[in-house]
Amino acid sequence: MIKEKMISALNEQVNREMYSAYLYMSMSAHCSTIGLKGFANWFMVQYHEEMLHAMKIYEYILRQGGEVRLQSIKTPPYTFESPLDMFTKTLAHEQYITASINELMELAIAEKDHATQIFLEWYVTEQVEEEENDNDIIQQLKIIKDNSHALLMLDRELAGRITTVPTDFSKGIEAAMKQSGA
Ligand code: OFO
Repeated sequence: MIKEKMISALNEQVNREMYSAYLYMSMSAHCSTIGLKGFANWFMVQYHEEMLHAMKIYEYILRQGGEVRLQSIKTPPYTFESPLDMFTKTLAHEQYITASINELMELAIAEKDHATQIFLEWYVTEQVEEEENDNDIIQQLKIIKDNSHALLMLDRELAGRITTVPTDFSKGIEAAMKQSGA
């Protein structure tokens, strides 16, 4: 049986993941405004990923007989200096999320909550990929510097990113993941 302490910590994580979605939605809007539609696409795909992260925890809480307690989502920034600024902030945010996942895992271990440990393993793996993706793009942006031609080429590449996670959660996350093959 899952303990209240764990349910409460998982609810906080739902809020962090929802904020992540909100942050990347804001970055996507900013990219559209400055004419970088490929970057806008990349961040909107990331928005969908974050909604999945939040909804997986939401469903896990319910499956464990816990109460989902949604909290207000803080306002994300909406102006940024440059694509490099956005990805530097994205990486810093993901490192913060990784630390929060690690804290959840430590709590699950301390509480001898094996089910939650197994559940959280997916997030531990996911965070490695998230940080790697951001690091790769940061390196490319550092090479590009002020070369607008190269920046537009990267924008074209990022336009090709597609959403591979489910976006309709009405039948539950597990069903949606099976259906989308995610
Ligand atoms: Fe970007 O991994 Fe969730 O927040």
